[in-house]
Amino acid sequence: MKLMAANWKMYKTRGEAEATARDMLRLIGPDIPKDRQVLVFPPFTAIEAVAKVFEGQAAFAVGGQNFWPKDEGAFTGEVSARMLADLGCSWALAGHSERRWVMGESDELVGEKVAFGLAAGLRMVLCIGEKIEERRAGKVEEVLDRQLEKGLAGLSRGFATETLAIAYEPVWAIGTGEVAGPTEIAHAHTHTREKIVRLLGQKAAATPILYGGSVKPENTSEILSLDNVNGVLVGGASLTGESFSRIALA
Ligand code: G2H
Repeated sequence: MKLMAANWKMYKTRGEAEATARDMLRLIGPDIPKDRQVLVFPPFTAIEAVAKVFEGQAAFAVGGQNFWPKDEGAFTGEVSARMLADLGCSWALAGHSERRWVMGESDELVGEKVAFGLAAGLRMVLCIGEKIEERRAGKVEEVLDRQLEKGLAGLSRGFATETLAIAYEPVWAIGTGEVAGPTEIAHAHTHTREKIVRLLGQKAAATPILYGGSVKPENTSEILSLDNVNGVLVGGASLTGESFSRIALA
């Protein structure tokens, strides 16, 4: 199964999101290969509108970009995993680099979110990736190992395979137009695969590992052909149905 994920970040009002979702359904819907699933992560305010468009469409699912890892309580400005599910989300992201580096989320908090989201019945995409200075210092594997160990700390070897995905997103390639090269991507994905199998057991051999960072219609096929790349997580190029449909069908 390949996961073709659109992360809309803080873009689109409800009306804009609904229109883009309709475009995606029209352009991708009839032709999507059976082994592909489209995941769309709208901003909170547009989740319900997008979920309605995709209702009854098995190949399309909606997710939340974030939540706070508690059932409910005095957490001003936050939403819970249950609230996301209530709007129609079956997935959520944790550990996106913008949450880590703009909002200051720690590896530990990311791990709490992954465990909490799974316990709440959501499927989780754990995002990992190194910064440019970490890559220059030869620390890619060390950073990925730490983010995976802490991010998956709440999972047991008995985890349900279909509930987890990992997204490798080198921070220096996000929204910059700079794509990691095939060797760099394949190396990071293969390292991630080996590490998650060590942490979670043989079941993790089937966990999808997505690549994210300046994915475009023009580079998707090559990226998808690399070892241990099982999908993509797309920001900028997922904002129009025209562009994302070429990615989803690449
Ligand atoms: C990485 C990616 C989507 P972009 O953040 O998660 O964004 O495709 O714009 O680099």
